[in-house]
Amino acid sequence: MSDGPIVSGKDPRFEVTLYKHVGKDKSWTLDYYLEHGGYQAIQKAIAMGQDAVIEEVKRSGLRGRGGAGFPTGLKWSFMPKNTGKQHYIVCNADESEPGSFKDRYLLEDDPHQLIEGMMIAGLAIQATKGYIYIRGEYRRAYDRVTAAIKEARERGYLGKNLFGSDFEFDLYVHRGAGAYICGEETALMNSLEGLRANPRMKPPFPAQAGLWGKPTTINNVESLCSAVHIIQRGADWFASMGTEKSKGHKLFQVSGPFKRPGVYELPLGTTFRELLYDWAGGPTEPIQAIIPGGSSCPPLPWTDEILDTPMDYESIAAKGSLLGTGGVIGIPASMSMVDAMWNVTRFYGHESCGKCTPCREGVSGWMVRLFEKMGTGQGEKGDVELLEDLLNQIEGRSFCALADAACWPVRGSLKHFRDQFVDVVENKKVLERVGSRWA
Ligand code: L3W
Repeated sequence: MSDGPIVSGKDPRFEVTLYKHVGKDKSWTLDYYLEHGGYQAIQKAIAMGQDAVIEEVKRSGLRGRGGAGFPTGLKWSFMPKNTGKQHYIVCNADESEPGSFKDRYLLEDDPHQLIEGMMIAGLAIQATKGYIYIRGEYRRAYDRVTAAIKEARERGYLGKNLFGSDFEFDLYVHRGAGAYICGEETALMNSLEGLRANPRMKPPFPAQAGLWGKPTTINNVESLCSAVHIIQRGADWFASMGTEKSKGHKLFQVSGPFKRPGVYELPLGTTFRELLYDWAGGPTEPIQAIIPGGSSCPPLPWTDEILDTPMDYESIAAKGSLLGTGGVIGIPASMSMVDAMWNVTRFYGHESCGKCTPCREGVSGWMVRLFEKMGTGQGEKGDVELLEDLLNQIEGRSFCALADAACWPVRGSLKHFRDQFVDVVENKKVLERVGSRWA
């Protein structure tokens, strides 16, 4: 069994699917998976054929669960057909966004679900080889996934002529070395190739020129696991959950001062209030803000209006933030928002690859130094305006999304909590430095 805070939500409207086996003894073994209906979806997919699988995933409305929400079936359909080249399916298991920890338990406790999802994706995009890129710190996940692949290979669930068909598929695991940028899909491919993990220019998108220049599709762990159930139970079943444009269910994560922080599988469109009160048990101290989807997403104030907002891509965007990975972080009222953003900024500053100037000089340089100045009681009049000016100069001008991800939470905090920034600067407050508390 995994340690750590895990709770699978039990919403009366649907049955827990992705996390059904999380926390169960020996759930990571092939025997357990087979006893619970494993490797039936891939057999169904083989019988359906490539085009029907893509069509089913398109119809389901599944959107990428790694943060961007790009339609998965559409992404698969971008892959060229019958090129005669090696095609690759890559699983992005570099889960590094602060506030995100849902993929970890899928990897640790249900690795065969992911393997089956990758086989289905492989079939859909004509990939006979797949790579799982696992965050370096996820040691248990690496061990369990590696053991599951070995078991599957030894018992004929990976390799040639699978299930008596001409379908061929095999998998390889690669461990990251603890760099957030490796979760950016093109940096991940460079890292897989043994190069420094700098992002590549897009276009070309990976479907055109990906790993070693070959057609490649990169999907998040949860997206690939969702595909298993979409094929098994049908697109209509998946699309019956969620909202019109955000279909299906999703793994939401709760961290911060709540009674039961953890992972909850719930339909998209569930409100923040249901997640944070009904499932996570409510706050243990007054909260001033929530970050809805991982640290890149702008914080929203803790108001009735926000608490009653459905957690789907459109409703959260309408409130000025993002669903992201569904990693909800509560920021207590006892903590300065400037301190919280100083911590977030230090993180992005540290994780920048340094390739492009706006990120290297803007985020890792100016933004980090300005927070350091403000947070140590050395702020001066005009610093808040300077911070705003910096955000304007950086956002939208960097090579990849990392610099944007650094700007959005700070911009959101300035929108809703500007008075706290002004107070820290004008009263030369010395902040607690939350990062050191959590280090
Ligand atoms: C072909 C086109 N493919 C887009 C593909 C693209 C990618 C996917 C999404 O960043 C965000 C980031 C984080 N032809 C295409 C196309 N694609 N147009 O669609 O692309 P994109 O650029 O919208 O996003 P991205 O580069 O994948 C992800 C945010 O998510 N985030 C989450 C971070 C999460 C983690 C984690 O721990 N899992 O790090 C939270 O907000 O900031 O904006 O595959 O190739 N015309």
